[in-house]
Amino acid sequence: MAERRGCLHEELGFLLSPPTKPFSGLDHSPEEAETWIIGVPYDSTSSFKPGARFAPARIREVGWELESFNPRLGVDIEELPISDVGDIPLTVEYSTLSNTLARVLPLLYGHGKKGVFIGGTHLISLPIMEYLHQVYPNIGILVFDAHLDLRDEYPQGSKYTHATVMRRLSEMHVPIYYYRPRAFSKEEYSYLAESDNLSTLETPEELEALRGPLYISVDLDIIDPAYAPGVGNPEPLGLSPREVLEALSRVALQGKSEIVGIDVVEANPLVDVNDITSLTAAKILMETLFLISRR
Ligand SMILES: [Mn+2]
Repeated sequence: MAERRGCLHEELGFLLSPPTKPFSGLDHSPEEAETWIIGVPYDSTSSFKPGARFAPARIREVGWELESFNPRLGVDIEELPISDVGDIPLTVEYSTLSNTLARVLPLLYGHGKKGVFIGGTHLISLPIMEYLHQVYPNIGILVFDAHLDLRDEYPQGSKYTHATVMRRLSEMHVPIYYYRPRAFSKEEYSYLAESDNLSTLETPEELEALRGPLYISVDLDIIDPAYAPGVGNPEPLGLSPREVLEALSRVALQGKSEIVGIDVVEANPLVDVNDITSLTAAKILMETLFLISRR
C-alpha cells in the first residue's frame, strides 16, 4: 500500500506544477484526500481580456485571508480530506492542455476522488467534460454563466474558445442545464430553443430535480460586475454571490444528483479591482468544498 501511495504522488509530480501556496493551507496528501483542487491556468483563447491564467495563484493567495471555519459542519476546512495538488503547467496550446488533463484526470477519478478546478477561461471545462463523459456516459453539466457559450465559432474560424465550449459539449449530446443565463446572441438563442439536450432553470427548486452524475461549472460572470468586475466578459444585471451560493447548496444538500466535479472559471486578476473577484471566487470555492465534502 505504501508503495502505491508513493507512486500516485510521484506521477502527479511529473504532470503538475506544485501550488506556490495551497488553497486555505490544505496540506493533506493526494492519496488520503477525497477531493483534489487543481489549477488550470489557461487563457490563450480569450477573445476580449486575457489574464485568467493568473487566477489560480491569485485566488489561492487571497483565499488565505478568509475565515475557514464552517458552523454547519462544526469543522475547519483543514479537517476535511482535501488536497491542493497544484496546477496544470502553463501552455498556450489547447491540445497540450487537453493532453495533460487526459493524463491527470484518470489519476483523480480512477481513485474515486472528486475534482475541483480553478480556471482559466471557460474552455477548460471541455477537456474535463470529454473525459467525464467517457467515465459517466449519462453525466450532465449544470452551468452558471451569464452567457450560453453556444457559438459554433468565436471569433470567426475558432472552434475551441470560451464562447464555443458548450456548443462542443452539446454536440456530444451532453445534457446542459443553465441556471439563469441573461446574455444571448440570436444564433445561440435559436440553438438553445431547438436542442432537446439543453434547458434553462430559473428557480432554486428546479435544481433539486436534477438526477444522476453532475458536473457543475461556475463562470464568475454569472455574478453581477459589482461583485465580480474582474472577469473576461463582464455583463451587467447579474446574480449576487449569495444567490449563486444558495443555488449551489440546493444542488448539493437537497438535490438528488451526484456531484462529481466543479470548476470556477473566468476570474481575471489583471482586470480585477482590489481583488474583489478573486476573493469572491475563493469564497465560492471554500463554500463549495464544504458542500461537497463528507467528514
Ligand atoms: Mn462562459
